[in-house]
Amino acid sequence: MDKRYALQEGDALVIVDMQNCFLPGGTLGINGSDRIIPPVNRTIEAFAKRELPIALSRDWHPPGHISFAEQGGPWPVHGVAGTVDAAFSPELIIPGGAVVFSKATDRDHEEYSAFLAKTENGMTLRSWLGENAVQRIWIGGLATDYCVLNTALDMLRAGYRVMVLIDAVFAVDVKDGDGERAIVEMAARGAEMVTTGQIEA
Ligand code: VGL
Ligand code: ZN
Repeated sequence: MDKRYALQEGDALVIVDMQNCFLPGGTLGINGSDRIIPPVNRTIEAFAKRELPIALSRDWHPPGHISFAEQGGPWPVHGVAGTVDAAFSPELIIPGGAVVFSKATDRDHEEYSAFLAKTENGMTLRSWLGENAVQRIWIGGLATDYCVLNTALDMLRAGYRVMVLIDAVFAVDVKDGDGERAIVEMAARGAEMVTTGQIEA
């Protein structure tokens, strides 16, 4: 029997970049990534039911962002702020209390980690975690080998306990095995690998 986890005070959920651009049909659409939507939604509902803090990050690029191929970057144009492509998936359940953090908003900087992503009012995810007295962060979303990886590593460096929801993340896998290597790296740095089904309903 897998260990079960009861959610409690000090837990927060961080869902990374569940945007149209990274889902099938998007500008950087990852084949199969939509399979994480149901486990992500179930986990959001479990946190919302207990009134535990929920953060959603989004890749929120200006036109001409440095990461775009047209600027010599590695990615097609994607996640341009305000476009439908950058919007959260219409299938994602977004509770009223969820807080949205935008990242990679500066044309000349790439920002895979959501740790310093900001709300419209300029609050960072880092400060929000502190203000909510968070101790244990449950993380899911896209993509395992980029934004989930870099966000989790920053959280681990900051001393948080990080629980990676392995059935609620999905990799780009530009190179075969990138996603697996990202999981190994997060685990090596102290992240715990759990499935959403291990959370007590
Ligand atoms: C991401 C590639 C480019 C991500 C963002 O959210 O993982 N990946 N921009
Ligand atoms: Zn991006």
